[in-house]
Amino acid sequence: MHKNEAIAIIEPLLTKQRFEHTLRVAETAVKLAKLNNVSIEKAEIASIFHDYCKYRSLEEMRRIIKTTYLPKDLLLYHHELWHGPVASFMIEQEYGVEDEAIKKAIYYHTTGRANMSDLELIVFVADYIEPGRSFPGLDEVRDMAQKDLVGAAWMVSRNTINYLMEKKNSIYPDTFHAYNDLTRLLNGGNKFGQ
Ligand code: DGI
Ligand code: FE
Ligand code: FE
Repeated sequence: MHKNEAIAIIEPLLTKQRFEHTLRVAETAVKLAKLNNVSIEKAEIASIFHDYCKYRSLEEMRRIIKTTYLPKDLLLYHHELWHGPVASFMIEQEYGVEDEAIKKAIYYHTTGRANMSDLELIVFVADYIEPGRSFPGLDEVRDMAQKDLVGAAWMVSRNTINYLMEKKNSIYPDTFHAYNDLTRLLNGGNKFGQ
């Protein structure tokens, strides 16, 4: 699919703000793709669709999770976590997007997971650092993203967990798996427990 086709699909489904966020995520992801020798086309399509299901009704997302291969434990966690997995399923269903790398980058954009591909790391980081965001500590993550994608993803994962714990929110296991795996990578491989 060409990026203009993807943009035309998502525009009517998103608010103006969310649409503009999406375009900024795509621009940011393309920059990160160039820096890390990742396919620009895949980074664009994954980014354009990453929040494709952000405004589906909770009933519809719940039904899709219950009746497809998506893991049922998502239903035990906050509904904010549902739109990525649901979008990954729906773009194949509705538009025939079968590329597993793209589907995974969309699927895991909110939580991350262990063993993320570079494309997954790019969408995960781009969603967090796009120029419209303003979180505490964001400049540090933006600087790191210019130098080290894994280091930047580690910061996103750490910041998200800190933020969720401060708010007394529950944390989905993949969010912890991402943090642990990225920590291991930053410590030079497989030093468990560090
Ligand atoms: O869709 P966006 O707003 O662009 O961003 P997103 O999909 O990364 O995140 C949506 C929200 O999900 C964000 O406020 C952080 C939150 N989140 C991330 N991981 C977890 C989580 N919320 C809960 N409850 N548990 C998690 O593990
Ligand atoms: Fe999202
Ligand atoms: Fe987003």
